[in-house]
Amino acid sequence: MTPETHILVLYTGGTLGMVESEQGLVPAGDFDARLRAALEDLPPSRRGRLPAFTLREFPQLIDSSSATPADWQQIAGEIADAYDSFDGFVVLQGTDTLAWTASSLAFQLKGTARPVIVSGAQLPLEADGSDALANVELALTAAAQPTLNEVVVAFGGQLLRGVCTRKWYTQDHRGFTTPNAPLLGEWVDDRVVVYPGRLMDDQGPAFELPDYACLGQDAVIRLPLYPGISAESVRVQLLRSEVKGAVLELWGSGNLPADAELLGVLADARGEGKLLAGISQCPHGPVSIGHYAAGAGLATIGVLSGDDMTLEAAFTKLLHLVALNQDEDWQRERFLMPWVGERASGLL
Ligand code: ASN
Repeated sequence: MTPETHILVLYTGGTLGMVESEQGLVPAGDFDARLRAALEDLPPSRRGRLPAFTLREFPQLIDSSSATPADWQQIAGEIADAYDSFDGFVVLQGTDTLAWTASSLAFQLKGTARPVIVSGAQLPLEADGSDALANVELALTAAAQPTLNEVVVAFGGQLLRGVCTRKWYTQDHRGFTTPNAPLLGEWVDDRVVVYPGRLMDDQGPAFELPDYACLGQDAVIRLPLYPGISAESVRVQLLRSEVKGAVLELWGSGNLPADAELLGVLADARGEGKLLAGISQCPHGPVSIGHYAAGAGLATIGVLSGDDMTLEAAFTKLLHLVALNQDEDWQRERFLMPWVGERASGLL
């Protein structure tokens, strides 16, 4: 960090800025003043190590349970527009869909040469025992680290590769984990420690910012298997014309029930050019489609392996590829290519 380091903070809502109402916690504004007042409570030595920042509050503050791909696009667009004027970026949002935002930003801002740090909190800034101030301190400190050239989640004292994160706890202050990827850094003795060997190398050309709004709702859907699932229920969801892709949440190493009708529905979807990607319902480890006879049909009809990608990464990558509006071969090739560390295999 240099004395000139200047961070842009985008505040979009979420528990960290919420206040009590008669209906429960609701998003609240005036966050710049509230945050600067809270930062006064930090010991002067720690406050003095924080970079300068400008905070922009989104006009519509939301509980992140209402976030849509259009919101992810808006955040990426704001960062792209302000990219040359700041040294790093912090996105403050609710935790419920924070891993989805971080994953989407990783694809949209691929190739960023500046840190993009996503954070939030389990408790509001002004609540007793809140984690909000510590998370913001961590996020601001991380955003000023010039070696963190990627999208990172800063939460509960940990720096996590954004595209590998999942929300893991509803209340615990650790909040997030990366089931298949190591920590990028952590808060130790009042300082950020970054593990340089784990950071992304050059991610290639920067910033593909397609229009997610033009896709409409349900362009990509999730299809989790459950015991007794019927081909008909999959058909109803998958063969709708607005659906362009789906994440199949398979059993174990990439298996599905021995049901020819179910496989037939998936084959029909493939015949219509829909992108299908398979991931495991197990949080740890990759799928290896075709390892068991129970999953061999998936390979035959061209279901793409999501390896050990999280649901959030597989979903947001499919959505991103669909929005880029290229031909199917290109989309399939790009899905299988690691872009931003989303295929974490071998990193642990
Ligand atoms: N419902 C909140 C949100 O996602 C949860 C939180 O931020 N802890 O906005």
